Amino acid sequence: MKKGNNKTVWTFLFICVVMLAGCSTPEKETVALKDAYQGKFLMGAALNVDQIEGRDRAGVEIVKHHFNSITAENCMKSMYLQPKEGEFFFEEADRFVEFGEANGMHMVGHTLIWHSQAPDWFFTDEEGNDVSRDVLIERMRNHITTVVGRYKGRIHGWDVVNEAILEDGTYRNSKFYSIIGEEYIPLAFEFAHEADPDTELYYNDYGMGLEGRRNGVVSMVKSLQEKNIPIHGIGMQGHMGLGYPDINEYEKSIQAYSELGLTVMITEMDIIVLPFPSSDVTAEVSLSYEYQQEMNPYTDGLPEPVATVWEEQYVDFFKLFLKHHDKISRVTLWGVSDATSWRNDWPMQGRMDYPLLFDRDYQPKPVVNELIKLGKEQ
Ligand code: 9MR
Repeated sequence: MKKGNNKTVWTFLFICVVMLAGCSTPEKETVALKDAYQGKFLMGAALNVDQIEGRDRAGVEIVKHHFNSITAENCMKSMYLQPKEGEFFFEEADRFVEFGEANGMHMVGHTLIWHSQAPDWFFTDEEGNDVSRDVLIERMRNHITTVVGRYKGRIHGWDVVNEAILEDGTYRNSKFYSIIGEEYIPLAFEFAHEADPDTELYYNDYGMGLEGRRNGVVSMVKSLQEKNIPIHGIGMQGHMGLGYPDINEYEKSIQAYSELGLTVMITEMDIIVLPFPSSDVTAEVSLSYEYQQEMNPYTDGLPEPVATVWEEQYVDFFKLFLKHHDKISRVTLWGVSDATSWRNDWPMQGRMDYPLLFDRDYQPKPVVNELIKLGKEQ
């Protein structure tokens, strides 16, 4: 064969290889989620301690590339920050804030007053009896003042009170409620405002699309507003499963919370594919069921039809968020990769679920490109 022909053959082969490579590799996302939603809302992720400490390098890279807001998944909860009265542990929380600052991110402190993951000492005296109302108020004041004060001017918003209203709209009978009464909520907001008058203050809860809880939250917020207590936003946790929550009810809640004059945030989004072990679908963290093999059906991967339904639900909810982007300031995913999602262990330990946008190998699922396209189109 002549030299010239050789060159033509090689060029032809090269073009074929390039074309084949183009066909066989799935389209890889080039744009970041945060850029696709620029001007609409912030894109957030909850960071676990391995990410905060830099051990989960793949997770950290995803966060830096795709997200512009971060929430501390666990390290700012009272049992970690103040395990013993007066003994504060700020190491991980400090790293979280340093990470956010180093990467120019919006930061959310989660959470100041929550019945769960609060240390026992908070509510009891030396004999183990409930403390008085005054003592508990003082402990709340001290905790909030110390924590919010430490990060004054650095944390953009705090989940001040978490999960205080039940599905029927009544107050959860937590220790805060039983010892102090409803007033613990306005007090918490006041203490936080005093400690950092410029930070935003949020109420955050799950099942926020349910009518009863919606009405309860609306009337609780109105009572704060009537007393001129500062509150800036409502966090609608987005712990979802296939087919729930009802998207129309969820939309009604976005509208109702926004009508209070507050910003709405989707704060803890993930969509599970695994069956819920009881008909009572909730996000109550104290729930725990014994492991059953039949409740863990996707250990060899997610069947295509299930993945498709799952993806459609993410897309549908993001369409809803875009429709209401004038009301929504942030959408936060509750984690980065399926490998480390809390959903693998709740409400049943040791299962394999698929709730997040990045798979167990930290690769973007096809939905990431779908969401990027959607954000860019609008
Ligand atoms: O994701 C968190 C998980 O790692 C913890 O074990 C769990 C303990 O209560 O809390 C999870 O986060 C919760 C969040 O702080 C508040 N809303 C419900 C979330 C899921 O339980």
